[in-house]
This record gives sequence, C-alpha cells and structure tokens, in this order.
Amino acid sequence: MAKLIIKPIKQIKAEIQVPGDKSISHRAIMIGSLANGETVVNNFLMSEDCLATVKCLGQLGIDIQMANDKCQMSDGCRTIIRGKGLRGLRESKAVLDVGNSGTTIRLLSGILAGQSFTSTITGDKSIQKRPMMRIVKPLRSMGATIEGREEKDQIFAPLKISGGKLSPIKYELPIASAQVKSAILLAGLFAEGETRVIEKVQARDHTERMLAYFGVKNGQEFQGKVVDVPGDLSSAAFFIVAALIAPNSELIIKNVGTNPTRTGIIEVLQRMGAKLEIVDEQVVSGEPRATILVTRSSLRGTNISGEIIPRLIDEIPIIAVAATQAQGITEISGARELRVKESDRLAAISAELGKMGAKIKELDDGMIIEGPTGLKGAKVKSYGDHRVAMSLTIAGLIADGETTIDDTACIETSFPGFEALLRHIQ
Ligand code: SPQ
Repeated sequence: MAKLIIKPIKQIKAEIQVPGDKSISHRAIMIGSLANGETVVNNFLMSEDCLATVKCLGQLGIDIQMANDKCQMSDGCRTIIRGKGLRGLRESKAVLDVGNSGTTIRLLSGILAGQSFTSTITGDKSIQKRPMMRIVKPLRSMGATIEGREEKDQIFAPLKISGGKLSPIKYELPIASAQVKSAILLAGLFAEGETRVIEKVQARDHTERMLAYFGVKNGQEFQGKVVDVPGDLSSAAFFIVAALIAPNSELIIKNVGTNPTRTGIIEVLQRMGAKLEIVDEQVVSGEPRATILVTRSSLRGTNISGEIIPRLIDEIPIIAVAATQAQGITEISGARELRVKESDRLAAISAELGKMGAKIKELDDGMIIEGPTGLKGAKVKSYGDHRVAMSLTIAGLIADGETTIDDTACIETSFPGFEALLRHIQ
C-alpha cells in the first residue's frame, strides 16, 4: 500500500499549475459522447476517476482517443471524443465499473436511464456504500426501471438500469447536490418536453454551463465542440492552504477554474485573513478561470455554515487544516453530506488531525477547531480517500517531525502528479 512520508517545509516560492478540473472533465466526456462529431477536450484530467468515465463510454460504443497517456498538465492532455449523437450509445455486454467515482455512477445513470437497453453499473467498495436513492427516486419517476441492493430506505450499487421512454419532470432537490441535479438534467435530454430542477441552495453548475456551451436544446441533436478545461480549484486548494500556513511563502497558481459555485473556499479563507488575490480572470469554454496569488498569512477562526457549504463541500478537509493554524475557533456546520463521500470525511479528518495534536471536535454535521496549534508529526491514515490523504499531507508540511500518511494511492483518483508538484514547490 503506497504511503507518503512528509517532513516540515522551510518555505514555498513557486509558480505552478494544477491538473484539469475533475467535474468539468467528466462532463466533457459524457456530453461530448452524446454530441454529433468530434469534441476535443484540452487539459482533460487524466486521473483514475475521469479515466473510469472514458472506459465506461468506450464500453457504450464511443471512440475516445487520448493524445498522451502520461500527460498531466495543459499541453499534452488532449482527448478526442467521436460523439454519435443522442441515440448513438449501444449496450455494453460487460458491467460498467466506475471505480471510486461518485460523479461517474450518478451522472452516467441519468444517461443510461434514457437508453433503450439495460445496463449494470457498479464501482469499488466505497462506491457500493454511497447512497444512490437520491438519483434512483427522480429517475424512476421519469420512467426508468432501476434495481439495486435495497436496505431500509436506501439503494446501493450495483444498479441495473433498464432505460426507455422517459417523461420530463419538475423536481425540487431535497439536498444540495450537483450530481443529483446533473443526473436528472442528463436524463431530461431523452425526455419529451421540459425537465426542470429546482434548487433551494445552488450546487456547482458545470452541467448547465456545458449544455449551454454545446448549444443543447431540449431533445434536439447537437454538435461536438472544443472544450478547454481550467485547472481544478479543489486541487489548487491544497497548495493555497500550504502557502498560507508554511513559513515565508509566496505562490502563483495559473489557470484555475473560478466558477462562483466553487469559490466558497476563497471567500472563507479571505474572511479568515488570507492574502489571496484573483487576477487575469477570463471565461473560456463557458467557465471562468484566473490566476491566484497566495502569500503566507496570519489566519483567524470563522463560522462556516448555510448556503456556502455546497460551494466548498470538497474543501472542508483542507479548510480544517487551515483552521488548526488560525487564531480562535472555527466552527463548521451543516456539512453532514461529508459523511457519505469517499469516506466519512468528518470522522476521518477529526480523528487523524487529532493524532497530530489538533484541537478538533467532531460534530454530527461538522467540526469545531480551536487554533493555533503547533502540529506534531504522526502516523496517520487516509481511509482510502484522496482529499483526506492530501489534506493530511499539507498538515505534515508544517508539523514538527515526520508525518507518515498511509494508503495514498487514492490520490490518483483526482490529482495525478500531486507528490511531484509538492516536491517541486519546496
Ligand atoms: O465523484 P465523487 O467521488 O463524488 O467526488 C467528490 C470529490 O471529493 O472529488 C465527492 F466525494 O466530488 C463531488 C462533489 O462532492 C463531485 C461533484 C460533481 O462533479 O458533480 C459534486 C459534489 O458531490 P454532490 O454529492 O454534492 O453532488
């Protein structure tokens, strides 16, 4: 099992880029597959999760060509999808395996619900524990037949999806979830009439933006496009926090996605006193991107709750690391969703940062962290969760002594090249 051994860092002075956005990369493959003709995706994220999406669409009959299997950064990662139109997918004889990717199973289920064939879709142990009723319920009400492992009010993968003629729905999301919203909207492409999703609190809107960018209109065929994927702000977040808390640090991160439905972390860190500047903002392929300038800062505690939570949901583990270095109390609430991600992130990050000496209390729906604390090196574990693994790695950079993070192969699901980039900035 891979592990990372981290020693304290003296300073960070670098200009970097992070790999392409995971959410946008998944969507480019799926929507490009449903378009007619070629879609070229530049800066596609070559991570295990996104490659699982590529493999599934390949099994469904779509030819997807990778320019370079080894690429991780802007220039090389050009992926070409030969889309076959809205009715172009064909039945896969084998089970579709999404690996660790919640985005793949939930979004693809929406597409499979509209097909005239039956599919079975599953993933690794973690995926088989993640709740699927949230997509199954609306997709069933659109007319799809979906079976799975049912326990109490929940349903789990493997899912057997018998698609067919779907009816449009108007659906109010009971939880803020971009994956549920996207599954319904993608199923809606195969329904006659208008499908509408109502959100009480807005979750990331990459699907809506990409459908608009491709010029998709209800039920009508559309053409392939060139999609330029910005760097992933969720990946940049680890380096942003590293530069805020490591001594004498200055970091420039170029070409990072700054979609407002994702920038909760920037707002919260600025509220905590972080010196963060966003410059050179521009919109490419329907998505904003910018350069982020980070300078080491003294941080103060804050409250994080309510409408901002979906806009920083994946960054809460790394925000917890920042909070250990902030003066005063940071309270995070309304984040119960973290219990059903790749791991129970509230339990995982509280337990492991606790081992490093953080004053951290796990709440039912969040955490209370009191800082600043001098962290100490420890032996910690990732629970097979990439965001927990990378957050603990960043904590290790400022801890006294050596930190060993066990089970770090999971980092490949979202951030290939993480370790190399970490060595590069030192
Ligand atoms: O794909 P997966 O495994 O669900 O990935 C995670 C992550 O941390 O990378 C969540 F564990 O991100 C989700 C995110 O939490 C990606 C996503 C999307 O691309 O639509 C939306 C969010 O999930 P949700 O459940 O709130 O819709």
